[in-house]
Amino acid sequence: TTVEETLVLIKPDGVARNLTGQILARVEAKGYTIADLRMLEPSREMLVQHYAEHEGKPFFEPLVEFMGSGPVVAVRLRGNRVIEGFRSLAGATEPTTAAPGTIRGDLGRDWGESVQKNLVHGSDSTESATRELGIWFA
Ligand code: YYY
Ligand code: MG
Repeated sequence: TTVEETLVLIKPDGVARNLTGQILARVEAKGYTIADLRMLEPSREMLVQHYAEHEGKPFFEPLVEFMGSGPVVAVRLRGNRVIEGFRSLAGATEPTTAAPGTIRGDLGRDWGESVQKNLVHGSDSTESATRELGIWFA
């Protein structure tokens, strides 16, 4: 086994829609360990750091604004190959096309706007996980 840690965020839409429990239940059912958890309203500075790879893209500013629009739940999630595993549980970026059975596919809504309200974030590599956990669990 390869035990890893990843950063999971339940985004403001997930918290506002009272989906925190359902999302965490899926993660726990898979057997992953919630190693740490906090709810916070992230600062713009944190969000700019978190989404640094997307700086300059057209969706960057709206994304940062949305992510700062309400409370977010940040989770340090631990488990065997959890980085890839949580991405798989989350599903594709766009809720409209995310597969049934995934968090985004089952719970995501087509809001007729951008894809930013897709409920969750999950780190995409060991490097990202280390970097992002340092931002959210400093
Ligand atoms: O890793 P993941 O969240 O699935 O997607 P990314 O390509 O890293 O984009 C980060 C975040 O940005 C995505 O969850 C929604 C938002 N976004 C957007 O609003 N518009 C896009 N065209 C692409 C991504
Ligand atoms: Mg990403």
